[in-house]
Amino acid sequence: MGAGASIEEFKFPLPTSYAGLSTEQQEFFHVKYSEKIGVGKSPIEAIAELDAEFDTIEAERLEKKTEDEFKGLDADGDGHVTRQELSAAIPSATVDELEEAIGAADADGNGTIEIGEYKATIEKEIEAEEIKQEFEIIDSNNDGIITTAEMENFVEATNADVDAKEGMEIMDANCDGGVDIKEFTKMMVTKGDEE
Ligand SMILES: [Ca+2]
Ligand SMILES: [Ca+2]
Ligand SMILES: [Ca+2]
Repeated sequence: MGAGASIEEFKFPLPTSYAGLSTEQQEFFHVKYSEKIGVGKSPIEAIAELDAEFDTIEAERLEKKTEDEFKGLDADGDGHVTRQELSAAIPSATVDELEEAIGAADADGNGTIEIGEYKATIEKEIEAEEIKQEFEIIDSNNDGIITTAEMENFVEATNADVDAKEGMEIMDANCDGGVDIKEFTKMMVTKGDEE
């Protein structure tokens, strides 16, 4: 319990997003926080600065995790994940599933997955998961279609700075009056590219 004791000493309200950090990382933030307070920052300033630092650390943590996963897949360590290596890592996957997974990730078309392709795939998966979560929040009756009424409820509940009807018209590519996950994803990804 040695490490735990020092955390107690520097106890401050960690944002809930810190929960995924290791004990060492949490301790690092507690120490940083006490340093900031020590040089006269207010708790709010200290937390704001820590939040920005946390985003950087979180991004690095994800990158390291992704690199470790890639190394785990690339059994012979030559920098390319082949179908055989992927198959060994996921024995339950069928030949079709393996082909599909490689095909989806293999941006340069050389038949294997390289680290950049793997990272891009993971980023896409994370983005897709975030979009799906947002979709499910708006689709309040969970039937897989966002209606104008659901969109209006969402805009009202969140005070979002959008016109619900206008938003629906933009998203509803096939003009059937509802927005499915495909249309919603397309809108979110396009929006992201413009930023
Ligand atoms: Ca390999
Ligand atoms: Ca490739
Ligand atoms: Ca619905």
